Amino acid sequence: MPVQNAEIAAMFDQTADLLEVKGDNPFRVRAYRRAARTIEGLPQSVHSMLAAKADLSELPGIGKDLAGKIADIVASEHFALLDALKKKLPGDLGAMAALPGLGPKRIKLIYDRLKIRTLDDLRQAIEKGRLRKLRGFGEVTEKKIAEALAKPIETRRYKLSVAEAEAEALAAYLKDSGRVVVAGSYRRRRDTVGDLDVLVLAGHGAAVGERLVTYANVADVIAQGPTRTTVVLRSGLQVDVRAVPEQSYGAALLYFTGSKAHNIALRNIAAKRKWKLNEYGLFAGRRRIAGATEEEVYAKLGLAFVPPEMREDRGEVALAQAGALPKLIAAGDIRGDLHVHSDWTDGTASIAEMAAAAQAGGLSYMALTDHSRRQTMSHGLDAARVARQCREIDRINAGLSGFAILKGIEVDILKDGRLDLPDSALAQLDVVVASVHSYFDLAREAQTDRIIRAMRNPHVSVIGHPTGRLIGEREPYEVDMDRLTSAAAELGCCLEINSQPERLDLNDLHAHMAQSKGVKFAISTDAHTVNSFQYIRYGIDQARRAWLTADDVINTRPLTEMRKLLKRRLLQAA
Ligand code: DGT
Ligand code: CA
Ligand code: CA
Ligand code: ZN
Repeated sequence: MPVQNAEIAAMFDQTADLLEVKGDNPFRVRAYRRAARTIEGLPQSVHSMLAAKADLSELPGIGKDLAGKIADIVASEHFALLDALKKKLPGDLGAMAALPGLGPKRIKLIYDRLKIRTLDDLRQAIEKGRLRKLRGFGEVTEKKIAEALAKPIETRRYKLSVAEAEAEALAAYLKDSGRVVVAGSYRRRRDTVGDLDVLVLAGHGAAVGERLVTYANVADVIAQGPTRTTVVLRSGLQVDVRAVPEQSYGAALLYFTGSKAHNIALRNIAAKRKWKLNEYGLFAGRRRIAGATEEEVYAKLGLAFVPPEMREDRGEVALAQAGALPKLIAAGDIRGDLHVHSDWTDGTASIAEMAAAAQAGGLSYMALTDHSRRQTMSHGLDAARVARQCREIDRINAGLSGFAILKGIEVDILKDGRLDLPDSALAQLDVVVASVHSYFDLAREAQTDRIIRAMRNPHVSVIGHPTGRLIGEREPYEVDMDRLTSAAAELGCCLEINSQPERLDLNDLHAHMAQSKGVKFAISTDAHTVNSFQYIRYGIDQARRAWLTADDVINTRPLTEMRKLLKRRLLQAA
């Protein structure tokens, strides 16, 4: 099995972390992170691209130098620079970087000042109270790290996007054995996935197992049997594959899609009618009365078909009984993207290139929302550059047909809730996304006040990635979501569902809470490359898990209508 894209991306991320700890040039650090994102987002394997003689240096964020390094990695399965860095910076720096509150910058600090290199060193320093004395740490951070260190290692969960790459490759490999569906949390589109539950419609389970264990991406075979085979992939992701006969296929799909709580609710409904529901079918005594399709089982139980994303026992069963399930938003409903970056700040493509990619992806508008000046590393815009960018957008728009670029900004919310640009600059723009990019560790009340103050500025249309989480890397900051969503409803400020696979922020539960109060949403990609418009589907997934309809999401509207919605807020505030 050749090196996978995810493995190359992980090598580059690790390299970036270690370079940062070492105090290397920040632009070099960022180049590796950016390249990692590009490689992660590629629709095909780097290995196959190289085999087809593709020029990797044409990819966003990948120049000649990195293209050469990637080719070396594919050839040798090693990254020489990373190996050298690991030798130079020995210890558990990687494991430390995974702890909440400890990014590369802080690791560098404790490495330089306290000579902490391993998790044990770290534990000892905390016991002696040495960590809290360092600049920027304090007791709160120290306590948070201590708690994380004390926690047993949880079983690992995988980002949905990572699980998806594995699931699609595996499904393609198994498809000759029979119809393949990946069920479980993956089919429910949870933001993270614990393992893959694969069903194959096949008479001969043993044959499916034989094929699975010869999959080149299998690292370990846990169990192999006539109907079920379990393996671990090279990424560590576990896969259960079950062979299912035709007459039970729907019942098995229902059972293994879950959630467990949803299954139990269905079983109780069956029991009230003196029936039995299990993974083989719906039975009246010994007679199977349904089981070939999910639709058939739901119908027999007197329920409307429940979309997999809703199967969490959060009230969907009662709605299905009443025939009152919402019509969930779907990918085809999206008409525009309200959070897009260009190479004016930290994006990798020009405004015109981003617009062309958005239009090619089927959109009819996008708001260009580059960073504001406080983001110096990303060349954030000051008022003068905002004005220049507006003129540039007018120029590009004049040459477009069937597509419009809206003028926008992703403005930083400052520590006290003021914004990083004056109102005079924001007033020229169509869309203002306001985001927290600093002071993640404010106390809950202060953080909430800060964001609500930003929402009170009538120029602000959307709060970007409202909790700041990075799945598996950074916990959300502390914020009172009940108060925040109530304020958003009262002020008519939209909340973002950011579709970046590591963000998915708001999450499903918070988005559902906001929707129940009447808050409107922008589902956005936060695209930094021409390839990232495809991420919208992950945002849609989470919106569906939150029960959102097209009506709840402003970027499902045609441009003129969407503009009217944004204007209304300004008028209300005036
Ligand atoms: P995950 O893998 O942790 O992301 O979450 P799931 O939902 O994929 O859970 P998993 O892999 O343990 O099981 C897959 C499905 O199988 C689950 O959603 C429902 C079903 N299932 C598993 N165990 C039970 C059980 O004890 N009772 C019932 N009713 N269903 C179960
Ligand atoms: Ca699972
Ligand atoms: Ca499982
Ligand atoms: Zn952004």
